[in-house]
Amino acid sequence: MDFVPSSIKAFLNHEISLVKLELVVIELPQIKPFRSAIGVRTSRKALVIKWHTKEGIVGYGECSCRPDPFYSHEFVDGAIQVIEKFIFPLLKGANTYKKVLVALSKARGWNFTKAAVEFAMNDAIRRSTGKGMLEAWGRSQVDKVPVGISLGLFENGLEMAKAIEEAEVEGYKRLKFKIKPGYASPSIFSTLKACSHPNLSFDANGSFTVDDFISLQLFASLECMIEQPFGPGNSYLQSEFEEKHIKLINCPDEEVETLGQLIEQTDNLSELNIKPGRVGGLFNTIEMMEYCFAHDIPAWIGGMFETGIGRAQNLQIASFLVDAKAHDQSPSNRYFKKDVLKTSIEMEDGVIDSSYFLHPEVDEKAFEELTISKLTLQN
Ligand code: OSB
Ligand code: MG
Repeated sequence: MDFVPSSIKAFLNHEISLVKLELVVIELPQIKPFRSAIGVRTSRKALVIKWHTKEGIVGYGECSCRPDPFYSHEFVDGAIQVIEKFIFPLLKGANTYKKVLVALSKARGWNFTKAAVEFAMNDAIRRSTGKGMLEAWGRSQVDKVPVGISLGLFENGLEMAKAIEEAEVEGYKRLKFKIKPGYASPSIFSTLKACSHPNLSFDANGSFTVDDFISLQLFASLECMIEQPFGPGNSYLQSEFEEKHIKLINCPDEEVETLGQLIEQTDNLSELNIKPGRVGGLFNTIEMMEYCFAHDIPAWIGGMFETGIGRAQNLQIASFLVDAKAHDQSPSNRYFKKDVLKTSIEMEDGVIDSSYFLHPEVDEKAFEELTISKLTLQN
């Protein structure tokens, strides 16, 4: 089996140089807290990798894992250690795109971390030649990317109804509600039932167990897609649930980190959330998208509350999923008081125009102001 198109294989021979890597941690305060089954979030701590070439070009890549190991095993301080101790030494002498991927593959797991390094390298190539891996791919694209909103847990149905109204006014193409066991109080459940948005969905972040089938059954009865109902590795519970209750419209998130896992999950899923960080970078993302095209799996690009740097890269990838109804790529002002791009990413009528993401420029002054730590790696 090989899902890598020849255009991408050819691009792997692209030359690259590396004189230093900068690992910069920035922290963006959020406009308001966000609650999910994972926890409460009030700011976004992001690791941004700056890849410096010998020609003086700088490419940016965002590591979008959380600061704690509560979404995946990766966390920001761990990512920094893995790059400093293991990845940076492996990059020595890796002078083509492919050699960098081979070096990265030596470290097992750490997908968000490796993805950030690859994105930074690809961005450096793109900034110096105008053509990165996505430009080389040769598939068709849309120039307006449809966007959905990920909505946290609410205290009650009234609060939730207010958020639904706001999101509908803003034009979001999908409303995705975080859920967890026991969350469907009568007021929450009746608000969800009354929601008339044509594209309603849920995200459990793996919080349902074998003891929570009755609670899950309530959400499943609304016949909406449910993202990651069971914990990663526990998807065997799906057939047990479906035997006892009803079919799940399942969309894996945390569960699928590799193409192999996707292949194993193909019969269980109705659609797929692809997070380029979670699957280990741009090359793996393209391979996974090719698999989805070949198997008619509806796929869309998920988010990790990225800053404008990660969002722009994700939106460009999303533009190749021409049939997707919505991607979790809300504009900067959905979360942050201040972002790091010169032109903040904005949404109009539920879509983001390619002018916002094709040539993002980092606002170095804002970037510096939001910086909380920096490590430079140089041979
Ligand atoms: O499960 O999709 C998720 C953010 C952090 C960790 C996990 C998830 C999310 C989101 C973010 O839902 C959506 C967004 O970035 O807009
Ligand atoms: Mg999710």
